[in-house]
Amino acid sequence: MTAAPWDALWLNLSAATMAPGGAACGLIADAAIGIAEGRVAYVGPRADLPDTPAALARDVHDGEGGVMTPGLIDCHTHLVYGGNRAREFEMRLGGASYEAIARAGGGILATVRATRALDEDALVAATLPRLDALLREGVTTIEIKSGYGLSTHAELRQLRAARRLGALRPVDVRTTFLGAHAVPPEHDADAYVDLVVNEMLPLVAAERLAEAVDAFCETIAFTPAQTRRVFARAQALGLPVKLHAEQLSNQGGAALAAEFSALSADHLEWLDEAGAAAMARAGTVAVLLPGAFYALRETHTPPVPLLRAHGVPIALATDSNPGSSPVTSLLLMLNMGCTLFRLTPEEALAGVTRNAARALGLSDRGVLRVGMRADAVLWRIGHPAELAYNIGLCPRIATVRGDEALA
Ligand code: DI6
Ligand code: FE
Repeated sequence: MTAAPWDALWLNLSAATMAPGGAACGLIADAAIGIAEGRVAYVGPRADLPDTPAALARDVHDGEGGVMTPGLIDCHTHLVYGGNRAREFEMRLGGASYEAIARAGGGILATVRATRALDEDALVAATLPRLDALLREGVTTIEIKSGYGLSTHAELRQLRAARRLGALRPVDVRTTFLGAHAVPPEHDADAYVDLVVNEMLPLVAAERLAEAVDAFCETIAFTPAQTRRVFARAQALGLPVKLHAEQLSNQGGAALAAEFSALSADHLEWLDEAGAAAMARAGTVAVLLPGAFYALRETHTPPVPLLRAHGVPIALATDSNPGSSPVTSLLLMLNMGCTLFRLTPEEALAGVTRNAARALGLSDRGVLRVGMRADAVLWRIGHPAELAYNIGLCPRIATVRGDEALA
């Protein structure tokens, strides 16, 4: 008897492949999904399988009548940090604004103090509960930014802690260097950008500690001119860029990001039409962060109709951070993306699969298709829209990961 060609075969389920262009959510009823060497080897109707299950696969799994989606991708987080900002939450409830707290030395700088106080082991330990919460909801790829160190040593330590998380848990961690997140107290803004550009970025590139470079372009952070310097150096070092743009005001950040062919521009509450058109031309993904919008009690929504009209791909992420978005539920972001930003459930799900992969520059995941990484989640639901509809329910049955076999 010859060995079965596939490692695993899933039956008795529907597949929400998220492949664009066909049925909504790429849905295949009564599907079969075959996996070999960490890749999808078959996805299609069970009736079209070329042989009997036993002849095709070593292990045959029962999908319990559920729905299988691609593994979820959280494409924008600040997961690694020390401390928390519950006190600022109370202050904001009492009427203080996020900007006023930041200008008074709280905000991001409060978390910088708490993060600098932790060594790498302590940073990893502080982050694991947050990571585990995301994994329980089917996250298989996560982006993690630095930006709470703001010194060469502390920024690199944050990135190393993020890398270690990927070795400790079954998740692919993609790191982003966000040295230009805030101006630390020991420098003025231009001198700090000098440090980011001349010292931090070359080290991050040399030690391969990040897959991308981000910045915060805002009145309380960095100007477009300063952001441009960071981007120019990142590009010269071969690192793709992304940007916190148009979160609290319109700085023209999205157009600047597009000029550098950014992978994504994120937040975008104050995005205008010129910015949306520039993003469309550059293929820059719009990453919307409803957790930050909600937690800051913003009222100016990102212009979703404009993004649709220009054909800008939309992703959704937690923005998990201790200040503006203390969120560790990507499923909740699906609901908020629909309820607060008027996305459809299908758009929301594409935002944490296909388009989130694109926001990270990853073409090997985010869709269940032959040849893609076999990162998938089986859910106890009847239709994919239930993932966005439910609030606080986690119907995950199982997470399947290609990584073990790929490693
Ligand atoms: N925008 C955000 O929402 C986070 N960073 C950023 O540039 C907030 C970070 C924080 O408040 O700690
Ligand atoms: Fe952020």
